[in-house]
Amino acid sequence: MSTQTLELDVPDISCGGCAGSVTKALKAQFPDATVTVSVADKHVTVQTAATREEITECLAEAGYPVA
Ligand SMILES: [Cu+2]
Repeated sequence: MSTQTLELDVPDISCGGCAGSVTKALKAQFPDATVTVSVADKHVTVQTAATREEITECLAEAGYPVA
């Protein structure tokens, strides 16, 4: 299984708390993922073996839908 880098715009990220929630939600479901959140850019970068669909669904369930 190969790792890919996903670039995701998440408009509902507005502060460090959101960044923490997003990171926690992704790491809970995908422990091997490397998650980088930019609050200023409302952008999430995820290095993961999971698919974009899986990551997008996880973020939506956490309350942070991908644009
Ligand atoms: Cu916030």
